[in-house]
Amino acid sequence: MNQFISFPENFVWGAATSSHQIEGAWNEDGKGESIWDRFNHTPGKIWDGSTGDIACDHYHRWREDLDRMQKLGLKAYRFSISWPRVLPKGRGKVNQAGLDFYNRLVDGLLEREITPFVTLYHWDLPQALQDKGGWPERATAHAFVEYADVVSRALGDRVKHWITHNEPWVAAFMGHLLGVHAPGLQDFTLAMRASHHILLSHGWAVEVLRRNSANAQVGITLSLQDVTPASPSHADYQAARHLDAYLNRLFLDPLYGRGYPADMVAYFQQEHGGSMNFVQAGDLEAIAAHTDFLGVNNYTRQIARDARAAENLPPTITTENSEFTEMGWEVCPEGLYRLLNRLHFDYQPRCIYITENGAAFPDQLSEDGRVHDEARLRFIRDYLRAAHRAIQCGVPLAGYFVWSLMDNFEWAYGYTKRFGIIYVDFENQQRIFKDSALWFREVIANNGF
Ligand code: IFM
Repeated sequence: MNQFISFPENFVWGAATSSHQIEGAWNEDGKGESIWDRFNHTPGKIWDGSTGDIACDHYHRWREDLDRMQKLGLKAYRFSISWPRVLPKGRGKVNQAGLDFYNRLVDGLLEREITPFVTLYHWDLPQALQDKGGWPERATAHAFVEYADVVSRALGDRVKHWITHNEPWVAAFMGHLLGVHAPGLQDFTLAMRASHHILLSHGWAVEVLRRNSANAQVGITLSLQDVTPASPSHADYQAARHLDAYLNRLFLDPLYGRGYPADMVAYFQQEHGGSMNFVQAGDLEAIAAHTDFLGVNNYTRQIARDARAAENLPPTITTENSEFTEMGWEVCPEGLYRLLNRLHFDYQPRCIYITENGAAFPDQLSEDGRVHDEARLRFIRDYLRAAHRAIQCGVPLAGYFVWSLMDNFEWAYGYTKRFGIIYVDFENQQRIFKDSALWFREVIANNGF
């Protein structure tokens, strides 16, 4: 018989989005250009040739979107602020129309008893700051603090949950090393510099957010993954340690006061001829600023195999019954369970929120007008089971935000990957609750399943 899984009292049930992925209105009401506007207006960068110019048109449809959130019974909504909507040139003159949009959004959420979780940076850097060098430059960290000050002065009386950055690894490495995200650069040193300045700006902003927003909870969201060696061999173990340093410890260690991991620094210096000379006195103390929670974005896990041992073998192995999402990511709820326990025991964050979890599958609009997204429903259910097991082990998990509230602009994949629990028809902007949304509504109502 299936057992009822009950979550702790006051568990925060939410959904997440980000500005560039849903808002559209890319140049309306005084908004400045972002690096993602520039990137997706550059031919060849986005799979389907699309842009975020209209996206879900949420900038104009926010009221009806809030009504849908209310219908789902969401307790919280995680969204991000578009920096160039508020400060078109990145610093200096404030665009009041931009701030007013977020003022209305926050008020609309509170009227519907939905708690706003605000992310300050979800990758849409003002292009004007990129023109001056972007995140590889220390000045961008200073600009971020000014931006954090402007936003938290305006919203800090009502917003009490702040996330400084979303997934610094993605912003730094996919944008500055792999080149598949804006600003599309390919240089290891630039990626390391970007990574440091993002973390530094986080540390500096924590204090500003606390000052402007009394009794607020402040944290950062990381993309984190469980990493397993492909075999018990020493070589595969070393490969797993390296991948863990690159994806996880490069961010976790400095945030939790341990400085940069020595193995990652050695790799940067020896393999890339790099220098950590961008780290100045006091930076590591600033990065380790006390936070109230850690935001965890988790979708899959990694299996690491030593490249030399892997000759004639596939680069990654999978377990026998592995299922993959449309992103090619292995479905592995056990990986979330292991990750949460590891974070709890290795770093002891006061509190953890899963700020993103979900899956892209090729949804079909059925003849009955519904979207029967059985695979997504199972995905969320199984990951929630894993999260629940982690809570039983003592992990201080306080909430779960599904990615995403609705189908949206999936970065370099354009509109080809659907992550939403709400289906969006991008021809006419019609929204339809998928079966996963209807199921999630029940989970929220029952605080479990
Ligand atoms: O869509 C993204 C989101 O912006 C950041 N985390 C991962 C999601 C799925 O790729």
